[in-house]
Amino acid sequence: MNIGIVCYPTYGGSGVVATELAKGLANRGHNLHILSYARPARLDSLRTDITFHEVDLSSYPLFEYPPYELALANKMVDLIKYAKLDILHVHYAIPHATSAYLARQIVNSDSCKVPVITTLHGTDITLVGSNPTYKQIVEFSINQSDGVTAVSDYLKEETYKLFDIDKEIKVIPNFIDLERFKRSKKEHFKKAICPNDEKVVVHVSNFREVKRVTDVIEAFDQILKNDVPAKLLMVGDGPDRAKAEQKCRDLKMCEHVRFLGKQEQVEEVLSIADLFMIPSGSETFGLAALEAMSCSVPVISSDVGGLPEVNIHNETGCVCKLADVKCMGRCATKILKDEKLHKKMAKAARKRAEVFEVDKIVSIYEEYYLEIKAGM
Ligand code: GMT
Repeated sequence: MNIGIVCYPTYGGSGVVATELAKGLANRGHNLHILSYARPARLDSLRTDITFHEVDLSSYPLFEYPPYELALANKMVDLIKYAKLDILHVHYAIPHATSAYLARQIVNSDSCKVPVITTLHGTDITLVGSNPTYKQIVEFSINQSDGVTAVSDYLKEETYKLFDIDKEIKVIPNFIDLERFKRSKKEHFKKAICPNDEKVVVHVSNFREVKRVTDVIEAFDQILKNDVPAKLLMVGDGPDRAKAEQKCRDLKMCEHVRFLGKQEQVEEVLSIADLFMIPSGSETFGLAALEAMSCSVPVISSDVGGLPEVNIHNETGCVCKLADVKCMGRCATKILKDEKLHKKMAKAARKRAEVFEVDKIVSIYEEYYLEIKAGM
C-alpha cells in the first residue's frame, strides 16, 4: 500500500509512535510518506521506502500566523493525487484530522477517494482538544474520519465522555522495539555516575507541567532519607526544568541529581537504571514507562489515565495516587532495598513490555487499514 503518515516531529509521544509505525510498515514492503513541518527525530536513517515531505510555510506580511493547516492540507492533496495514497493516517487530531478532512473534500471531487484514519494520542483530547477554543472542530474532524484509534482504553472512554462521537474507536496501544530497548552493559557510564555503586533512579520526559517533575525530586528525596544511597538521572528538557532544579536546591540534595538534557539513546541511560519514575498528572499511555519496562526497569507511576494499563501495581512496579510522593518514595525504597523483589519486578516489567511488541501492534494497524479500506 502507499501510506501517508502525518505527525508532529518533536521528541516523545505521538511523533515517535507515528515514525516507528512508518518504519514498521515500510519493513513489511509498504511505501511510506511522512508529512510534518520538520524531519521527525526518530526518522534518522536513509531509506528509499520512506519519503519525508516537509510542509513549508511561506510567509507573507499579512500573516502574523501562517496557516499551517492549509499548507498541510495542500500537501496532502498533492500526495493523494500523485503518490496515489491508499491510506492517509494522521496522528494527533489537532490540526491533522481537520487538514485531512479538507484535503479529502478537495480530492473527492476529482473522484479519487482515500480513507482517513485518525489516531488520538492524548492531549489532543484531554487538554487542548476539549478546550472550547477547539472542541467543535476536533469533534467534527474525528467524526469525519473513516477510522479512529486511541492508544488506551482510558483515552477511548475519555473521548466518548468529552465529545459527541458517532464512530467506533478502536484501541491500538503504543508499542516497543524489544531489540532496541533491552538492557545492555554500560559499566563505564554506571561507574562515572555512581562511583560508590549507588542505585540509579531515572525520569524521562519533556518537563512540561503535566509531567510533575518536582514530584520526582520529592519522591527521590524520600529514598535518600530512607538511607538508600542513590542517584537520580533527569533526562529531557522543557519548561519545568528550572522548577525541578530549584526543588533540589530547596531540599539540599543537588549532588545526588544529574540533569542530562535531551538524549537520543534513552535505552543507554535506562540500561543502568534500577527504577523509573513517572508521576504524571495526565498520561494516556506512558510510552516512556514502556521503554523503561522493556529495559527491565520496574516503574513507579501515578494512577492517572492509561498508566495502570501499562504498569501493573505490585507486579511491574507500583502505582500510587496522583501527587502522593510519600507512597512513591516508600514503594521505591522497598524495591531498592529488597534485591529479590527488585529482580522479580524487573523480570515482570520486561515480560509485560513483550505484550506491546512492535510487530504485533504493526500487524493490528495493517489489518485495520485493510478493514477501513474495504468498508469504503
Ligand atoms: O506526553 C507528551 O508530552 C507528548 C504527547 C503527544 O501527544 O505527543 O504524548 C501522548 O502520546 C503518547 C503516545 O501515544 C502517550 O504515550 C503519552 O501518554 C501521551 N501524553 C499525555 O497524555 C500527556
